Amino acid sequence: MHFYDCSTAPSPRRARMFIAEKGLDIPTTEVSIAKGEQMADDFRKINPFCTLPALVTDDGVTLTQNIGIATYLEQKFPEPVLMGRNPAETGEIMDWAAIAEQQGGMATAEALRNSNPHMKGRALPGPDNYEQIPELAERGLARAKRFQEMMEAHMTGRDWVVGDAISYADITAFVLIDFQRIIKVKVDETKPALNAWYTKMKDRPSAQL
Ligand SMILES: N[C@@H](CCC(=O)N[C@@H](CS)C(=O)NCC(=O)O)C(=O)O
Repeated sequence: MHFYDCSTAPSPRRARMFIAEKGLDIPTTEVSIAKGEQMADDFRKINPFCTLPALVTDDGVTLTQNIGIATYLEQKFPEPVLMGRNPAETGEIMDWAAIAEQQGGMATAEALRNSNPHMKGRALPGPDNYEQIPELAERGLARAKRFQEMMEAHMTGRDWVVGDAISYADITAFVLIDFQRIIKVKVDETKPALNAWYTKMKDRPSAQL
């Protein structure tokens, strides 16, 4: 296996945290998005979508989505379980990971990519260039704040996003919420349940990588 990472971006951080929570040590290459290395011919040959993360499996297949990478690793290395111990738990974990991506991750991406001058003409990741739409930045910021309120309601009375142990849903929600710092939407004491879970996640060794 070979893992392609970018230490500054949230999507590869999700995969990196998942790999660490599994206790795996996978040979890794750093690809700098800041330097535009994801667009270079060498990397396009590995991932034509020009995005990070990417995992080349032992069978020579390149996986380019967190869901694909996590599902592959969960089946290949079942312990510790991160994607559910029964159908209901797995379903709920996938549900919450999707909610965090759509309501949290996409909101941040909309806010950041449609306002940052360095992302002019790069409003979406991938091989094609798209212009910024300023209204989307405004909407994204509102949605990002709303997502943290939603998570505060969900985390009230819970230790983990789903069930009684850390899962793919916690990793996804944590990384995407932590990245909201970039648009100045921070977790604080005004959301005590979210803050307690966020602090616990932030202290894990897998979050330091
Ligand atoms: N759907 C992908 C998201 C991959 C993605 O969008 N990665 C971003 C970094 S967070 C990227 O590669 N951006 C490259 C660019 O901005 O050109 C996943 O599940 O991991």
